[in-house]
Amino acid sequence: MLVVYPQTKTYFAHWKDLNPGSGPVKKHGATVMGGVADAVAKIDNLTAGLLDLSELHAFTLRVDPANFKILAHNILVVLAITFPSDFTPEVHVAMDKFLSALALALSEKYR
Ligand code: HNI
Repeated sequence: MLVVYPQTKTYFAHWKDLNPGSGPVKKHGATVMGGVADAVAKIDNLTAGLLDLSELHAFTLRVDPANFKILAHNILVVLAITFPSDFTPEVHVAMDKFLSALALALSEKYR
C-alpha cells in the first residue's frame, strides 16, 4: 500500500524507514493482519466487534476512511500473488466481501 498508494505514507511519517521490508513496515503489517484475523473471529457482528478500532482510527489517528478500501484492495492483490492456486474465483469474491464489510465496520465511528 505504501509503495503503490504513496499518499498513505503521510500517516506513518513518524517511522524511521518506510521502505518495503523495513522493521516498522513488517511489524505494523503483522499488527494490521492480526486485526484482520481478530475481525474474522467477530464476523457475526463486525460493527460492534470493531468499534474500539474504528474509534481509534477516526478520532486518534484521523485516518481518512477512503484508505480502508485502498488497503482492502492491496490485501487482495497480495493474497492473489502469494497464494495463486488457492485464490480461486470463489475465494476472491468471499475475501472481497469480507474486506468490504471490514472497511465499512472500521468507518462506523466516522458518522
Ligand atoms: Ni490501522 C494502528 C488495524 C487500516 C493507519 N491499525 C493500527 C492497529 C491496528 C490496526 C490493530 C494498532 C492499534 C493499537 O495500537 O491499539 N488498520 C487496522 C486494520 C485495518 C487498518 C484491521 C484495515 C484492514 N490503518 C489502516 C489504514 C491506515 C491505518 C488503511 C492508513 C492508511 N493504523 C494506522 C496508523 C496506526 C494504526 C497510522 C498507528 C501506527 C503506529 O504505530 O504509529
